[in-house]
Amino acid sequence: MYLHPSLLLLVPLAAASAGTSWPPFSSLPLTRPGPRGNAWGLFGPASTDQLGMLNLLTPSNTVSAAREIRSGIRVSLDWALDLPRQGFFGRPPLQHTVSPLGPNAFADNITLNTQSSSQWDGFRHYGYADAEGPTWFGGRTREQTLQGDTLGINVWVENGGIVGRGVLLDYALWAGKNNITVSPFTAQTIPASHLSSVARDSGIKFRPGDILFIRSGFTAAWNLLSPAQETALQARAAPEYIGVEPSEDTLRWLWERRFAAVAGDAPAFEVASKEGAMGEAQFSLHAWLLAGWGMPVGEMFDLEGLSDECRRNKRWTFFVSSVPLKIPGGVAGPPNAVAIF
Ligand code: UVW
Repeated sequence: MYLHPSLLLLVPLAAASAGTSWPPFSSLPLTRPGPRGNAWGLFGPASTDQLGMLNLLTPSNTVSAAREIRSGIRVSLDWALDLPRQGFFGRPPLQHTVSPLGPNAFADNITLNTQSSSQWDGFRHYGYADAEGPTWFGGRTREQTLQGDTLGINVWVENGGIVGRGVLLDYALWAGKNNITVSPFTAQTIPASHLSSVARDSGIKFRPGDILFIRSGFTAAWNLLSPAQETALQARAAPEYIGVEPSEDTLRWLWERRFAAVAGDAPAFEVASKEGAMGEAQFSLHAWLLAGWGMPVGEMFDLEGLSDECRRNKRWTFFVSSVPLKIPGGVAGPPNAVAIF
């Protein structure tokens, strides 16, 4: 495994690959000059690495994650592909027709905006928006990013998908127990201090390479709306939705826990506020995680069944398998995710 020179100064190679050490948050950005917070070059030459934090999903990580499988209960983590009825942020919903194929068979036709329902945002989705020009993961320009299938979601699938140990932080459940009102259709932020408290109160000990899920209760609340209520919420001039706080504290918290990927049930993972759908520019989680660290960001996952199963088992860890559509050069895609207990 290649290690960024900053890591070699800090730890022996074997220790770093086993996850016992990690460059401190204060050492970011790793590539200088380069945009704030980047970790380019951490897992290999920045010009060739297309996996970012997914490099943490090693074969031994898979073996140890498989030990989470005890009862064999499986839970889907995808919202139906035709939900929400209208995509957030003006995205068109799924179009699906069924064509006859002769007298005794049918075929599907779909037109899908890959970010209209549950989705992983891939590394093509988002670059740093800097004055010198946008840069994507590894320092790629717009033109380099669009060359062939560079940074496409197919690359994740070709490398085995997003498979490892999942951890659920059930923020909605914790907030209820702590008299914190959750308002999913407002710009309510979930700060890192609360994430720590949820983890502590659930007895969760994170491991490098964990796949983090945060349940705010968004999809559960959305599922209760009438079509007219949905339309009214989406028609707001700057739709606001709950999400993780885009801040230095949050970024430090995520970095220090070395997640392979993070996902939530809210439309933007991070808070969608009037100031912009993706938070404060300096600490935009989309920019830091996708363009800076190569960390997949999941949105609108359906975590309701997962929450039920975790509660039943009093266990917040599980095996997770997510293999998105193998779209060459794909920007994003439905997770096709299942948790196994
Ligand atoms: C937003 O954050 C606006 O959503 P997405 O990541 O799907 O673009």
